[in-house]
Amino acid sequence: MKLTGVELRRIALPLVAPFRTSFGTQTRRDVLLLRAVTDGAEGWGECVAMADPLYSEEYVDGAVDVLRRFLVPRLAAAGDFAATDVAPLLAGFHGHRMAKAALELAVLDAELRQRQQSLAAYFGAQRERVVVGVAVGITGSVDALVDAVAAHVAAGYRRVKLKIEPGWDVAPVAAVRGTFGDDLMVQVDANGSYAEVDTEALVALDDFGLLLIEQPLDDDDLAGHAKLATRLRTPICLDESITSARRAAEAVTMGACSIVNIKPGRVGGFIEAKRIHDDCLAAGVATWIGGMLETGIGRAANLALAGLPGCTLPGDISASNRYYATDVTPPFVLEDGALTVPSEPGIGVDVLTDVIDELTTARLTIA
Ligand code: SMG
Ligand code: MG
Repeated sequence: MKLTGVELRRIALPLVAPFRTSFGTQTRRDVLLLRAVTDGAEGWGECVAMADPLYSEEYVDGAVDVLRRFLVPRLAAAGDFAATDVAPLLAGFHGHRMAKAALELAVLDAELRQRQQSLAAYFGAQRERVVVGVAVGITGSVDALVDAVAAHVAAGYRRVKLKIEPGWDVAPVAAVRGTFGDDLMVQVDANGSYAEVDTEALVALDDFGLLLIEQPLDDDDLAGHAKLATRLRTPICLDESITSARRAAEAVTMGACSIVNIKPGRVGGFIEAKRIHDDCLAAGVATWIGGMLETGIGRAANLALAGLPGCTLPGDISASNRYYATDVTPPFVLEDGALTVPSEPGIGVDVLTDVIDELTTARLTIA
């Protein structure tokens, strides 16, 4: 296929409730969407970079710039190519994985819509429905947290992930375990907010039967995670640290983690994400699909990956209404704690261009 143009659409989506993590509070998503126009079909992608470089070094303005100046022109000049060529074609440009992943997804969606194959079928997803989890932000009071979790449990979620940071760990986890009992699957995510001096607080979490503890230490501290792992019974899962299939293998081999969170944006694309899945499956390492508060576009694509056999833990792929009152696709609705994997061609959902038009804050056409 040949890429004839890319339209960038920046949209503003208010969150239904503020979402607080160890690196700040979000009240709205400033999302960059991409529409790839090819000689065959059109496809949509979503860039998971946030407005500010807090989760990783990427941010929306930076993604727009690198796409406009480097990534899209490179693909437009490539002539005939397939979605599997996107990552190799862009490999010369360092970093910018979320921007690359968004462009690859738009191209892949176009390619699959053209040949009438779903992303789920393309990846080899084996499940039509997947049990999903919900991420619960830091609330500041344990009562407010218990109320928030109660609402999610009432909605049908069977797995919750609690955001933690130093000073907000044992008490909230104890309260949730105490209130909801042992049947609720509970895991925690520190977003790298702990240091070696905080080890005892993390050891104390071992008493609560957590599924895993996600990214306790800095992104670049694989050795620190390996050392911490020798002190904990709770499995360590890495998120921010895992930037490629090679880094995932390295982290597992050195004992820095025993579970891998897969986020296509963080690793530079869905094809690299699938590679991590395959490597982990072959090595007997459990994986699950992470979330970046995606719109229905990214959510649909994440669900295709979540249907793969190695994704044995529930992903951070909640129903659309957990974050958004309106979405750019028909909403994903929770049924029995699970979502349906889209089976239509490409990402498998209709993109509501009228809604996108209403929410657009900036647009740019490239190539
Ligand atoms: O999409 O439900 C979601 C968000 C899940 O907690 C979530 N994501 O570190 O895993 C993570 C965070 C990153 C985004 S927080 C701004
Ligand atoms: Mg995380």
